Amino acid sequence: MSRYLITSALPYINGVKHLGNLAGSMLPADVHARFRRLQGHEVLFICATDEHGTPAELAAAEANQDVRAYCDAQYEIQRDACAGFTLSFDHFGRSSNPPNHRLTQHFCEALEKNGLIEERVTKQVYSTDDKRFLPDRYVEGTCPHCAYERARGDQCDNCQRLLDPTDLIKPRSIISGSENIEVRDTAHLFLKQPQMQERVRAWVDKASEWPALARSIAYKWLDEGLIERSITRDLAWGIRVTKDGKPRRGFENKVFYVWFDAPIEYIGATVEWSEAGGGDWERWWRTDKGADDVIYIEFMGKDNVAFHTVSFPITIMGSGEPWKLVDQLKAFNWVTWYGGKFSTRDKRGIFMDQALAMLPSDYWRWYLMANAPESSDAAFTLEQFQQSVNSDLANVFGNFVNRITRFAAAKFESKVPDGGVWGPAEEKLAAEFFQRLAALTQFHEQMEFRKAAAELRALWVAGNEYLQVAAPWTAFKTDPAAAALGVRTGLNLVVLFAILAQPFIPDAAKTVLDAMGVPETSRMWPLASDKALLDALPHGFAFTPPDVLFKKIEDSEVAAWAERFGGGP
Ligand code: B3M
Ligand code: ZN
Repeated sequence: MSRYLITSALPYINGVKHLGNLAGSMLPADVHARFRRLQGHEVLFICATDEHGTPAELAAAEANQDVRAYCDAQYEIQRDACAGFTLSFDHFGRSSNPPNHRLTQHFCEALEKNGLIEERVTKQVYSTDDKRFLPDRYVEGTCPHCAYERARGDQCDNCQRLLDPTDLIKPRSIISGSENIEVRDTAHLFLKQPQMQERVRAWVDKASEWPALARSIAYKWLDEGLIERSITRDLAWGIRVTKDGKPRRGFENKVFYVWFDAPIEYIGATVEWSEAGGGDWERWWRTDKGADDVIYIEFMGKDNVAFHTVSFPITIMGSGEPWKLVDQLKAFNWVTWYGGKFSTRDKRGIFMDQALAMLPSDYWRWYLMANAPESSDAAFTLEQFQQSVNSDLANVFGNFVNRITRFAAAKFESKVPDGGVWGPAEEKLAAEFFQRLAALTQFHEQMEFRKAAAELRALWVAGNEYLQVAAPWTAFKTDPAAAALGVRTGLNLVVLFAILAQPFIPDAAKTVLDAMGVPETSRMWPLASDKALLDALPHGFAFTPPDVLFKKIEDSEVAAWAERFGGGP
């Protein structure tokens, strides 16, 4: 038994996430959390909405709402969409909640005591027409690196380089469009990251369990050299800047930068969980309070890696306090919509709430994980989605379950039949089953989601092949004992397949296990590799055949969705 702390990157509050966002952090984190729970480990799975920064303010302005009211409403919408996808968070918090305010202010003060914070007068972009500073995304202009004309103040969407608003050529305000922009002096706090450079590098060097993508991104940042980073912004919405627990003078109109406070919300959300009666949060986060033996895994898209491997660890290490650092990190490439970008504005792609209105969440979960963007970007296409659902779920898994349970219901009074002796067909099945089970377990442990899904599918296929050979439907007349053995083995496979499918398709798995009368306590990940596993159901045990598990997706549906969501290349 180990203890796993699992966090998913926090979705921005500005609107429901699309399927690509889901597939790049929250969904795989959920699959892994479920897998580790099934193995009997103690798991704490934490997520939250990321509510600060310019994305929240801008989206609220667009919706004509006060930021807090906007965030309150969007939080509920996102929480419900996550519940619809059966994301099994132990807590889904909010970065705007009080624990994150306290912790963020605390970290900054601790960093300052350790000489890692410097207050400095800086030049910021100011709009004379809007009468305010324009941090980050409040300003757009031409990228100084690639000449892209719609680069945002914090980053260029074309060349991906991080920018400072003052870098932009021909800047203009996002609020008014005004180009009457000047550069004014204003004080900000800077985190002296270069002082931590060697400590972070030494820590990354030791992080042998990180996958290649995460390591290479961390080294890229370290090799380029860390810079002193401003961690405050001229904004109204966010976490106030303090000194010695009191409002910091000269910072009355400023808040912390969203990327400073957002990762701290992993801890904040755990405190929220604790305050809601969840348990002792320090056991998960303080190495002086037992978190030493926690295995901490973070899930995120590749654009978030630098913040998790360099910036957040600097906050944590720089505090000089015994906080838990990440142990393993799983980063994803992008899911694209037919090779392009998901976009609400251009009606391209499917968003979480829309998906749930179309089909049960398992359909999406399966496709997104079987095609997880692990080694490269992965295109979502409606045609492949249809193909994967119809073939893997409806034909290979669904038909297997329905066929054998119906036959057993009709011919063996809905009971697990007794009789028959194992022959070559069962031996062959067992050999393949245990080899694939070991591989499946290993892929889950290594967080190789595509490979795990392929292995699970291969197990289902092996079950179908076995039934093909055992053919209890023909044996029934000539050799009832052989038919009984085939049916019994088939029913045991139904249960095992459902148990092993739980991380990916929890609802369908539950339908099967409930119908088969498998108690909750018998739904754990199988450890044993002895043949008794394939004959575990008590002989004579009564069950109910489950209803059809998956309905096939029709061509006409694909055509209608393509029309609605913009299919095709
Ligand atoms: N909200 C960015 C994103 O959703 C950001 C992640 C924060 S994780 C602490 O891509
Ligand atoms: Zn650029």
